Amino acid sequence: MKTLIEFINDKQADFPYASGEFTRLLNDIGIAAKLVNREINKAGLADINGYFGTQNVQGEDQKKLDVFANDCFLAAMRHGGMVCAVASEENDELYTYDSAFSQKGKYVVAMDPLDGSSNIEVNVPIGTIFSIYRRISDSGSGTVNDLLQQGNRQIAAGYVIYGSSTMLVYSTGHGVNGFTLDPSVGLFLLSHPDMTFPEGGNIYSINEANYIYFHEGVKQYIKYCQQDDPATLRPYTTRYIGSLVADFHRNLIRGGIYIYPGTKKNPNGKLRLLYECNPIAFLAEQAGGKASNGYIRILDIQPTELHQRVPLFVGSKAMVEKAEEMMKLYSE
Ligand code: AHM
Ligand code: MG
Repeated sequence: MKTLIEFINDKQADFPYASGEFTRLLNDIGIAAKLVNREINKAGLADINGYFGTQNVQGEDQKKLDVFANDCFLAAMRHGGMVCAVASEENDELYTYDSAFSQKGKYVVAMDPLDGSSNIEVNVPIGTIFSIYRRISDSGSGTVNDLLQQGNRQIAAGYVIYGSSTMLVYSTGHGVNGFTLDPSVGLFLLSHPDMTFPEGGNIYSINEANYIYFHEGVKQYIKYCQQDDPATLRPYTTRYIGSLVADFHRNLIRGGIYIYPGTKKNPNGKLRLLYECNPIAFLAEQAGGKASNGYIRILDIQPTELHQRVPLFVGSKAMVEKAEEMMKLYSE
């Protein structure tokens, strides 16, 4: 079986003038993922569960593993020197590297180092999400503007899912490939080449407890999912883990839609554009799916701030289009 490193190297051979820096960056991300995976596997045992005693910029309590994962990915990218700045869910401000080596780095990264962290204590899958751009600034410390690029300018994106097995799934804009970690040898092996959404799907994933706060279009879409019509596989089935990576990953393999809509209380929903919605949207499109905020393509939204939130509708193309149709039909 092909390892992640072999696969990345083979791809680089397709670009004879490439310097290998981007390859090195992906490799660094893979190494950090293995370290985080090791800690997560010990989570029930060591003194690693629980809160760190601080809050992130969103006012959410940081868990020890959130902080560990953030430190791990930041350190791996510092060591590699290919990245000049990082926007992370766990850092209020843009994180910039001060070494001359990193300041020459061509890339910037947006990441959620540990997504779905409310699921850590209960042994439910969690993930890491990352998004890579070429910097816009010439040199020196990266700037916020380097990160405020539309998602359609991502040169790569991916996630790591720490589930029943640990997988790294990524795309450089030429399809989506998934690698499963073989823990006995510590290598990611190509297990899911060319991942694509199945034609049809019958799973919908949404936190329905917020129903009363939803836009009428979302309510009508949920009703549509629950109607009896065997020809269109309805009524669909609900699956909601509460970890975006895990919900997306399952829907990618089985066919489905994930929605985190805006609500009356939070019109922009919960999920962050830079390090949750954009990378997931990039992967969705690369896998033949679709991602929108209910009206327009996620990847075409111009970001204005690092921790900006947007509603997310992502998954099998036909399902997202149906949900968009309802949003238009019942516009408020
Ligand atoms: P987090 O980054 O603080 O973990 O929050 C993001 C997570 C997503 O993974 C998940 O889909 C969503 O929040 C669940 O939110 P809710 O509990 O409101 O349904
Ligand atoms: Mg998150």
